[in-house]
Formats: sequence, structure tokens, C-alpha cells
Amino acid sequence: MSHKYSILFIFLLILSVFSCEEDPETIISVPENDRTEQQLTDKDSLIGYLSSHYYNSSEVNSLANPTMQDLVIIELLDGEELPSDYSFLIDDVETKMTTHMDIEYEYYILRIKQGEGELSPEFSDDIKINYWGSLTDGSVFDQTTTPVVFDLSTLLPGWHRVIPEFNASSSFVSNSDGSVSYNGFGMGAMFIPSGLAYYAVYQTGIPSYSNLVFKFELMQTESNDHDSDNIPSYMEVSDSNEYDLYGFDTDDDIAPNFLDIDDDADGTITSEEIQIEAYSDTTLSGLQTTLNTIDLLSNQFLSSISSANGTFNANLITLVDSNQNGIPNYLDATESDIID
Ligand SMILES: [Ca+2]
Ligand SMILES: [Ca+2]
Ligand SMILES: [Ca+2]
Ligand SMILES: [Ca+2]
Repeated sequence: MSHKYSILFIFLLILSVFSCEEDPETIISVPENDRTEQQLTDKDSLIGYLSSHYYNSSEVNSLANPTMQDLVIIELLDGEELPSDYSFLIDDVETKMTTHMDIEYEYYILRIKQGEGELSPEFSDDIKINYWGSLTDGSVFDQTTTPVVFDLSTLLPGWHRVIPEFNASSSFVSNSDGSVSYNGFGMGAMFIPSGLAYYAVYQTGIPSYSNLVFKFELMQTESNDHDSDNIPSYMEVSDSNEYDLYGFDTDDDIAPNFLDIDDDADGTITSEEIQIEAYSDTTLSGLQTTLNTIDLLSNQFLSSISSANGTFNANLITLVDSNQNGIPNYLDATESDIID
């Protein structure tokens, strides 16, 4: 079995494992509503929620390291006045727009703390995160007590858009009891329409067409290159949809580009059709200083920094286009010059 087909095989194996995991008794799909109509309903409902709920703005914004537990969201009941030191969510959230499944969606971010770390994930990266999820009626369907690691690309469309808005922690310390304390992590909340969540799919604790509220703490992130071809996964998407990993398959061989080590099927693997210049240093700051002096051309990017045996490494990647037809060699089946 060639390397390429072994990757495809693994991909299909993973798909089949996931489909086996779905318990038909807990995941029930109902006939799908029209997305345009549902989006209008969800938007009205979310605006109503944000206008009728407030939070402890003065208190939570005064903390150096605010946590999910510190953020308290409360419903304003009939006849009540907004207490001083509190703010309505609608006055403090950022309203964002995105396109998903050809529909324009609005979603909302409450940014309590940006995060002091240098790293911010792309939608396809690994993240280490705490979260707390509820419906808009306040019922909690899931929460973590210690940070968990996810491949963000496998999570909800709303998460793909919101989590990359934040930075991870600036530092962490391992405690003697085995726990880890994080400093300066990003913390906030998101309010997302059902169309950027589970939509028609019913899940335990989450009825079909539920708008969702998540609070979260972003601890760490790490770049993902699922097929190790030196093109990070977030770059292996089509020009028309920056979040679509599975729909982009240059050579139409079923393996989408982010799982394909020879993206144009010309027999030369992608990592040999790009130029890779390695940089390393014995200190992280030394490497960062060197990388900062590089003037990146439009067809160049830096890989994320990795460390091994006390050395910090990063690659300068150049997407070479030998015949200058606007298509880099690794996506151009007519161009298979191996780059030294
Ligand atoms: Ca890749
Ligand atoms: Ca392919
Ligand atoms: Ca690839
Ligand atoms: Ca190729």
C-alpha cells in the first residue's frame, strides 16, 4: 500500500469509527428546517436573550485572572431594575457575521480577557480548554473542571470562529499534586445560533434548533498539520470557504488536501514541491529574534515553533510557482520540479 493510500485508509477508518460511536438512541435527526427562516428565528431569540440577561461586569473585569466561574450571567425578571456594577450582555458583546452553509449568521462574543500568551489558534489547531455550556433557558448540558484537549476542527462551527479570536495563556506551572496552573489565559463567552451549533440534530440535553451559550478558558494551543506535508491544515482549505477542510480536494481522489500528502497527484509529495528553510536556536527568544528579522514575501510563511532536545526549530516555507501561472507547484499537476 502506498503512503498516500495508507493515509486515505486511515482517514476512512477514522470516519467509520466515528460513525459507529454515534448511538442511534441519543442522536435523533428531525427533518431540517429552512436555514434562512431558522436563522431569523434564532437571531430574534438570541437578541432577546442578550437584552434580558446581565452579568457582573465591574467585578469580573477587575480580576487579573478571571475564570469561567467568576462570570455570572443573570436573567432580569419582570419589574426588576439592572443593579449597579452590572451590565446587560447586549451592551457589551461584539456582534460578528459569518457565512456557513451559504447562510449569513450573526453570533456574539463577550470578551472578558483576550489572553496574554503569544499564541492564538487557527480553527484547525489543537486547543486545551475549559468550557461550560448551557441552553438560553439556563440549563447546563456540559462543563469541564480541568482543561481538556480537542482538535478544534472537530468542534462546532461557532467554536471555529470564536476560539481563534482569543490568545492562550502566557505561562503555566506544574503543581506538586500533578495539577497545572495557567496564567493570563483568554476567557470569555459566546452566544451562537443553532445554525453554528448542532442545528437539527438532537443531542442529550440539547433539543433540535437550540441556540447555545458557552463560557470558556483557553489555556494552550498547538498548530495542526494533519498530513505532515508542511502545509498547516488551516491553509489546506479552498479560497471560497476558509473553514472547509473536507470540501477541498485538488486532485479529486477522495482524500481532502489536509489529509493528502500529494495534493495534486503528480507523484511528487507536497513537501518536496515546496521550499523549506530550517531555522533553529538553543533559546526560544533567540529563535524568535531571528524569525522577526525575516521579511516574508506573499508566497512565504513561517511554521509554528517546535522544540526537541533543547533546540527550538521553525521552518520558513516558500510556495514555489516555477512556471509562474499563479498556482504553486504543490497544487499544479503540470509542474513537478522537486525543490531542493
Ligand atoms: Ca498539511
Ligand atoms: Ca486529494
Ligand atoms: Ca496536503
Ligand atoms: Ca505533488
